[in-house]
Amino acid sequence: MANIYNSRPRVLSGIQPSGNLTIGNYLGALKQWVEVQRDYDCFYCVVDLHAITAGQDPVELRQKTRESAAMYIAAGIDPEVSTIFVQSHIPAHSELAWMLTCMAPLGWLQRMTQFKDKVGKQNQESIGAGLLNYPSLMAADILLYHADLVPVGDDQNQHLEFTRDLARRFNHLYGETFTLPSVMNPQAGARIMGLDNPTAKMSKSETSDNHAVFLLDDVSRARKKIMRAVTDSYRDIRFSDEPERAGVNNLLTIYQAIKDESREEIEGDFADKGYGDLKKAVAEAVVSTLEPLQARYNELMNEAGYLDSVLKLGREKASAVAEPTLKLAQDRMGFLAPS
Ligand code: ATP
Ligand code: LTN
Repeated sequence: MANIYNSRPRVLSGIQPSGNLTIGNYLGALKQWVEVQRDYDCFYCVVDLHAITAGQDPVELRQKTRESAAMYIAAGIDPEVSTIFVQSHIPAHSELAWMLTCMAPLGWLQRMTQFKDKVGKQNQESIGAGLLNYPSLMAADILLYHADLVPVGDDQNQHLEFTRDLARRFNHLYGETFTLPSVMNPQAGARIMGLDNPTAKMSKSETSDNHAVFLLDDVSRARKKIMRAVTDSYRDIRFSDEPERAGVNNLLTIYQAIKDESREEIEGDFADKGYGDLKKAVAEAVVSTLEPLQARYNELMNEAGYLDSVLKLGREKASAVAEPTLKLAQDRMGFLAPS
């Protein structure tokens, strides 16, 4: 599957350092990142330039950027195997994003569901234009590395389609330049829903108390949140697309994503059980994921200098790939090379 630019098939993905990571981020993205890292040449980015599209506190952004990188490692990304880097450390992301923004039809950008959802919550007059151009920056992230695969939750599938369309457009106008990436969603856990409202995607920026389990939640708090999750008045435990069963379906999905078991096996295990048993089992599965991750995270945050050295190396490795791609795209678009 290797493309013409890379000797090994390549993976790229990123998470915004816009809050505390949730089990949705873990099951939809991070867990897959870990699983593919030995089979592909992987680049994992902390997308801080994306995080400012929603507004940020400078002190907090810097802190969350380090914390996110530490969380990638704590979740199992091995910096000796994969490249971990900060998006804003590689100026090529901003440069290519501008070039792509100028080619991205406004109609495509305005049709993005994430844009419509985020704008819907705010006053149109005051929102930043970065929210509209967000997908062009994401396309730049992916295309700079000639990524073959992009492991994400399914809320990002439309952005991946946009990236492919834009790459196709560029290649058509200026000659074969970019590799068309494919989306990679996990089999289970591509969309974890809020525990308090199973019709809305679990999100790190949603602030209601019982919405999300955060990866750094104290385990007793995580347990409580799951025990309080919204369910329904049925009794049987089975996977279902019916809206009124969304809460139980979500708990089963979390369980399935962690345990890597089939739906049939899981339904069999819970055949004679009640919702209380299901919640306890999900809580134990979640806690068994959080405990080792938190222990490693705390070690990393106390290991002075280690994280900085990982990000420095990541920056070098990412730059070595991104710079030549940027140069090629600039040349194709007609920019005069500096002498
Ligand atoms: P925000 O609330 O700040 O917009 P978010 O929680 O939606 O953030 P992102 O940074 O947008 O998180 O997403 C990072 C990765 O996590 C993406 O691959 C995204 O698809 C995935 N992801 C986010 N939330 C979920 C979820 N509830 N279920 C599955 N995957 C998710
Ligand atoms: N838009 C993504 C984050 C993101 C990303 C990327 C994901 C930015 N650049 C490149 C994959 C590849 C989101 O999850 N909100």
